[in-house]
Amino acid sequence: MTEQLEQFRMLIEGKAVDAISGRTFESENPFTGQPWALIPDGGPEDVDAAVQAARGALDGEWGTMTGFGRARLMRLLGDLITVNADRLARLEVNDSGKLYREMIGQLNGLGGWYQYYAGLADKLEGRQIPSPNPNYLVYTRREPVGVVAAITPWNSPLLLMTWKLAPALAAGCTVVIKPSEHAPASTLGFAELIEQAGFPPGVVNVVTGSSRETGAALAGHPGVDKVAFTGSTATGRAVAHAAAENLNPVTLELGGKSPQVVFADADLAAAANGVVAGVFAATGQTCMAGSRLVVHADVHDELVRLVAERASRIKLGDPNDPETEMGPVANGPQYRKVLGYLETAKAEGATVAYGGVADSGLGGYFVQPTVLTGVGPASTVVREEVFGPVLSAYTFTTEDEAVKLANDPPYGLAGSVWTNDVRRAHRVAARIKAGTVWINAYRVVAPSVPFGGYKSSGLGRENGVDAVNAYTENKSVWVELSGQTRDPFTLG
Ligand code: TXE
Repeated sequence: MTEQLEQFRMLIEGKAVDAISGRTFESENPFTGQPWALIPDGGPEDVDAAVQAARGALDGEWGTMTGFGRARLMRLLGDLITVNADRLARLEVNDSGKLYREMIGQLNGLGGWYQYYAGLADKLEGRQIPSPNPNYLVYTRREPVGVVAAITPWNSPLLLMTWKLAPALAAGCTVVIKPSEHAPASTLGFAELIEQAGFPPGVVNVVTGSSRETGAALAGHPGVDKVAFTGSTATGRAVAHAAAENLNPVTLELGGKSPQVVFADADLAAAANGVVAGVFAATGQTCMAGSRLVVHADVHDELVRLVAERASRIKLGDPNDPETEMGPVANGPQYRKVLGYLETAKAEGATVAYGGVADSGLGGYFVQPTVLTGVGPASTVVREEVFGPVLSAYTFTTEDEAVKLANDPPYGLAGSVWTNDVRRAHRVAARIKAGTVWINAYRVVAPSVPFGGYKSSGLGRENGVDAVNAYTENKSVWVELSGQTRDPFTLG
């Protein structure tokens, strides 16, 4: 069996390497339920080697390269991603069961992130600051924070990695990436492009491992200067604790329970489409999934009918088939978790408007797109992130109540407002406690637009101009201009 599996290697100091232990683990294709790839099973010793390589690269050619030089390499990398989009998309489909038609779109756009941040790499300007003492010239320098640990989850591994890697490279940092044990192959495939683009050895390193200890070893490594993480809120907390031991800054992009707030005056057909896109696209496995439908009581029945009707027509199947609209859940543990939430919802009195069960006829880890009603703010399925194709619908009658319900769970990653009243749209968008609010739209992201969470959904923002600053230190330089000796016992 092992001979038939596609074999991958890690990237450490510019070399394709096996784990120091020689161990490997298998990655499973969630559509076939069969192992398809053999992945190096790296551990803390491999993390050590990668962090050392990243430190060495900072002290070498990369450390003295200008932003113009970094931008040139990043543009090459962006172009290489586009040329290799098909292969990378297939690796993601095999590993996570995501639709080829979604992943090829994502991969075709991914180079855009490197182009965008390449455009910032040569514009990291400091400031000249007026000093109260005329004897001093003061200026600031934006310097790379150093070695960055980038820890990523199994849904959209390359996109979420890129949200860290592109600004980190623009800032002049070096990076050690640790992809999820559930979907490691695409990141290892991507690593092959790093060398082709011509990055000096050690600037980008990738370590894989089957154990969560590998990520933990990286998050808490004393040789790391910053940790960027996307994943669950519980693991995000552990990562923040580990980083705090080293007094390292963190960027955390965590879970969500995002509301789609639909007013009675909304275009219901458009809202239904947005709700379907928000929670059933990517089988609901996105941090920004619009998993709560908070809908005005007057249009609840009609909107639920429209969404359930569309859900009933969603074509489940082979993620490689261009006709397929929803693939399997990405891995066994997640499949069991989603089914567990469905059981809990039913036990707590939810009504199933559509779906509510596994779709075992297809093999693999399929769950039917599910619309639940009869739930409320206290329901488990309303408060906790399911990370699957499960929508929970419940009602409001006033704008204040809509806002209160929207903001009730501990998360605050994203949300939407559906209304044709322009004043209400902006009023409610301002009151939703979330890092992103879409008005009459859902699930749109871009390199130039900040993304991140309020409350338990995270810390800091990815994407946008400011994200690059999160990978820099801001240094102040004072230059004495008079040449005179000052009184050593006064300040300034
Ligand atoms: O995620 P984790 P898992 C949710 C989803 C899912 C649950 C668990 O509900 O059921 O999280 O999935 C690495 N220190 N989301 O276990 O634990 C791990 O190896 C440092 C939502 O896959 O968050 C992987 O590379 N790293 C989420 C990464 O952290 C550690 C997306 C993410 O793993 C670590 C994915 C540790 N102590 C899952 N332990 C979203 N909202 O975007 C593990 N890791």
